Amino acid sequence: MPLNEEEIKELHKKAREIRKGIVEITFTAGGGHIGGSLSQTDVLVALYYKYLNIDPKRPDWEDRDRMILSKGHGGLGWAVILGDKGYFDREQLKDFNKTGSPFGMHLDRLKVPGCDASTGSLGHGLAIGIGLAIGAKKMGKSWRTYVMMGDGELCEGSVWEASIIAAHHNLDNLTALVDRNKLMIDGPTEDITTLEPIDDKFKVFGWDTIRIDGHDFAQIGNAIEKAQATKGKPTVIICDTIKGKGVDFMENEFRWHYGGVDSDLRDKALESIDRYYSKILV
Ligand SMILES: Cc1ncc(C[n+]2csc(CCOP(=O)(O)OP(=O)(O)O)c2C)c(N)n1
Repeated sequence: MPLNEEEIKELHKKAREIRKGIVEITFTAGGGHIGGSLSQTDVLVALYYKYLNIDPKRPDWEDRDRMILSKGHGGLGWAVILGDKGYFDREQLKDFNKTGSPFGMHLDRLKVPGCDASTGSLGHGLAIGIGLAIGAKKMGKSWRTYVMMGDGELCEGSVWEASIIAAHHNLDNLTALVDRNKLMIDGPTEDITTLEPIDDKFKVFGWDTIRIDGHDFAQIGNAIEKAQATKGKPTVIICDTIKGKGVDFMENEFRWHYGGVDSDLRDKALESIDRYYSKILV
């Protein structure tokens, strides 16, 4: 069922909170991968607050949906969501990436409840997700596996090897999501290695493909529901997003792939987020 207006409003409110949390941790941690954490936020918020079948009180529940953040450097943004969902005490995030904290810049599945796979070295999450999806089929389990990748990550050959395998095994219980913010660590993806047409590439590899605005909850919801209903093949949802989304001076600036904010810049970033949502949440 398509998301209704009220649900969309609630998701926007949650995304505002998460974006502010990302800014706060970037401040307290002394820096972080803020640009890509902000671009991935709306898609992850839709998954965590609407679609994933999970129980934060039982992170090891066998029948839970699996979620892998293959773009592991987005761990800062992911941790804010996991903390908000109640996987752990979110006060712990004040020590994010500090010595002794369970939270490194890339989340570790042995230290962070809710993290199904340790990532950070790009290009591996899809293959891990395929293993989980094949495992579910073999065991007759109905849980689904979701894997979010960065677009720069698609430069890794292992992504395409994995894509062939996913289609070969008809993994309709696997959904890949690409955070298509068009920037990677040091510039626009298309200047570094041409990726487009991404949809056609996955299609010829045997996937069902959907392309959406990754900041539009109605489109995100429809795409996830279509992927859930598709039989016989895996689905990839290519989510067109904006790196730094919500903080005007960070948007579309690859220099904000990783950065720090002092208290002045933090306040400016928080004000910008409020301005952004004042237009959406009228
Ligand atoms: C195998 C590997 N090579 C290089 C890196 C360093 N690295 C970290 S983030 C990044 C850019 C990733 O770009 P993208 O996937 O588009 O991420 P996003 O823009 O969503 O943050 C790179 C090259 C890495 N983490 N792993």
